[in-house]
Amino acid sequence: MADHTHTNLITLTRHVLNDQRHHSEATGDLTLLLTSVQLGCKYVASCVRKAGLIKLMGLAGSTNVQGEDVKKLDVLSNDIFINALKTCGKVSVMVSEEDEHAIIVDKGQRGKYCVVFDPLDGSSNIDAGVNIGTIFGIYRVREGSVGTIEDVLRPGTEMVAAGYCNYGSMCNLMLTTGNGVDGYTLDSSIGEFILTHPNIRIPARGKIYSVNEGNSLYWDKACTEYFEGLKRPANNKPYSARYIGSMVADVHRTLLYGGIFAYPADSKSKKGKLRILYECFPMAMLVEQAGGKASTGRKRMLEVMPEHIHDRSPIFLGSREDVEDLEKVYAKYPQ
Ligand code: P6P
Repeated sequence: MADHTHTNLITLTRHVLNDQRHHSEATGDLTLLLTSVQLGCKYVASCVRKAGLIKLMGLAGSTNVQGEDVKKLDVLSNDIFINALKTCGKVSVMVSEEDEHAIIVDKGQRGKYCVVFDPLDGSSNIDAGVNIGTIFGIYRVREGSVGTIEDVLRPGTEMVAAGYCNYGSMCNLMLTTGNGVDGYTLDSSIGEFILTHPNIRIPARGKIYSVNEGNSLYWDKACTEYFEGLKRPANNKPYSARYIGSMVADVHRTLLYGGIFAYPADSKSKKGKLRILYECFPMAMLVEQAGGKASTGRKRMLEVMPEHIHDRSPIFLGSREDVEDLEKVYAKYPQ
């Protein structure tokens, strides 16, 4: 039988619709919401490719040669996602890394979901052509709620979906709706995310650690002891170091190759740097759904309860055995 896979394309929409068939209560609302997320990612992907050519480089607030405040890619991306999510009629509350306050959608356009997102994570890397990404997490509005900030100040265990889009040599979108993780690659010639990495499973243990060692002066004893143990192990087989400085790229490699990614709290960043709602929770959900672990060092990342929408947390995520080793070291140093 000839292989017709190239004419039997499994798009993200088709795959999610197919998955929803296993849920009798599914209405297709999540599929429609994810269509808006895909639109945002496709638009950002196209802008990233030509950012250098159409003066989209740099960050918001800088000015061009004429002294004009030109809208930069991080602000442009935010506007695209907010408008796409607002108009799809499936969202009631949004939280963006770019907006100080939560966005409550107008009454006539509300739906049963809340979306927390970082539209362009790692945007300081744009000018160097280093990978950047979009990260998103989705809650269902609580029973009886009309959509308020309390609908997003909840543990990550209550997220119903999460994903990221990695704008790199390929444009990859990784997604979980609670039944494992699937990866898609953008075919820009037809404008579709095609299923290329079905049912991703992270290796139980890896050989790579990913952390900014420039902060090691500020690390606590547990963090120092753990990473020293990877660099000078008793078996004389040290881990490799890989750190891109763009969370989406570092987590993407960790998800596919295994190992551990970390942004610890330290004496300089007492609560860590990465944001709970739209960086830590979505990545933690994806890694757990792929068979890995995500921890603050002392507790399961997804069980953290955010108090404010931009709260930060330390995070260690990746291969289950690597994160378990990390937690054993932290257990030796009571808080
Ligand atoms: P540092 C990018 O600015 C970011 O928010 C994440 O994407 C990345 O993991 C982290 O910060 C890098 O921070 O302090 O190592 O440059």
